[in-house]
Amino acid sequence: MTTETLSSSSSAETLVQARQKTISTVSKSTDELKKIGSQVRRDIVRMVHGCQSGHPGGSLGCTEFFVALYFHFLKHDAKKFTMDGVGEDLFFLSNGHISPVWYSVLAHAGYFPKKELATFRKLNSRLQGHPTTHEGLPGIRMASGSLGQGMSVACGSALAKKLNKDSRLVFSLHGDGEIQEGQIWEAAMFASAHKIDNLISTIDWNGQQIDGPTDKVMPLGDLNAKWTSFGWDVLQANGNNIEELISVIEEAKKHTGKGKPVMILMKTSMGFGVDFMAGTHKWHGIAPNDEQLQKALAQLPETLGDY
Ligand SMILES: Cc1ncc(C[n+]2csc(CCOP(=O)(O)OP(=O)(O)O)c2C)c(N)n1
Ligand SMILES: [Mg+2]
Repeated sequence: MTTETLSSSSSAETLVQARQKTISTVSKSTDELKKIGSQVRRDIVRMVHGCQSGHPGGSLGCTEFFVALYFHFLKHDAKKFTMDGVGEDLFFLSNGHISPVWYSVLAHAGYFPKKELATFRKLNSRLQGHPTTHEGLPGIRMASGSLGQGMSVACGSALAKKLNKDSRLVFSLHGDGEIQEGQIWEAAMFASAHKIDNLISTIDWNGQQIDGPTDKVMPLGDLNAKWTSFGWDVLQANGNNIEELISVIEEAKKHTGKGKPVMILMKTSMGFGVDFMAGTHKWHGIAPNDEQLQKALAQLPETLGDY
C-alpha cells in the first residue's frame, strides 16, 4: 500500500486505525535496558572484529539511544515488517556508518535472526557496512551512509503520516559531524516551515568526527541556539544515561503536536562502554585486534547470549 493510495482512499483512516491497534510497544525497565545495552555493545565489538572493518565508536556511543528507542518507546511490529510503516512509529538512521548498533538492536528486537549478525560486512550479507534497502533486511526503510539525507526522508515520512491521519511519530538520528552537511539545514527549515510536529530528530553530540574533534574540523557553535532559530523545540540530555534519555524522550513526545519539529541534542561519548575506545575519534572507523577485542569484552557482561 503506497502513501498515494492511502491518502486518496476513503478507507485510509480505517486502515491506519486497524494497523495501529495491532502494534504496541515493549516498554522494558531501565534495569532490563541496561542488560540489553551490555549485550548490544558486545555484539558491536564482535561484529566489527569479525570482519576487521566498521564503525565501533559512534555505535557504542549511541547504544543507550537505540536500546531506549526500540525497547521502550517505538510502537512497531518486528514480526510483520512493512516498508510503508503505516500505523507504526518510524525510525531513520541518517549517520548510516553506525550500522552495527542498529543491526544488533534490530536482531534483539526480533526483526531477523541474531546469528545473521555474524555476516556483518561479509560478501552477500544483508548486513552491509552502510544500511541499504535492496537486500530486504527487515527494519531498514532507507539507505544511508551518504551523510545529510536522513532528515529530508524523515520530513517526507512525517508529512505522509499527517496526510494519512496516522498519529504515530517519526524519529531520526544524525551525527554531529553529519550536520555540517548543507542538506540538513534545508530539511531543518522545511520541517518548521511545514509545521512537521510529528518528528523527533536527535543528534549524537559526541564532539568527534572522522578526522578529529568537531571543534577542530568545523566547530558546530551553539547547537541549541541554531536549532531554536530554525524553528525547532530543542531539548538536551546525557545520551549515555538511560534514565535521563528516557525522561527526555518522554518530554519530547509531549512537545509533539504543537506546530513545531522537536530536536533532542544528546551529549554522548564516542566509544562509551569500552574504556580504551571512549572519548576519541580514533575509534570512529577501525576494528579491534584479537587482544583489544578480549579487553573490550572483559568490560561488557554477556547478558543475553552472544550470537
Ligand atoms: C556525504 C558524505 N561525506 C563524507 C562522508 C565520510 N564520512 C563518514 S563518517 C564521517 C564523519 C561524520 O561525523 P559524525 O556524524 O560526527 O559521526 P561520528 O564520527 O561521530 O560517528 C564522514 C565525514 C560520508 N559518509 N558522506
Ligand atoms: Mg560525531
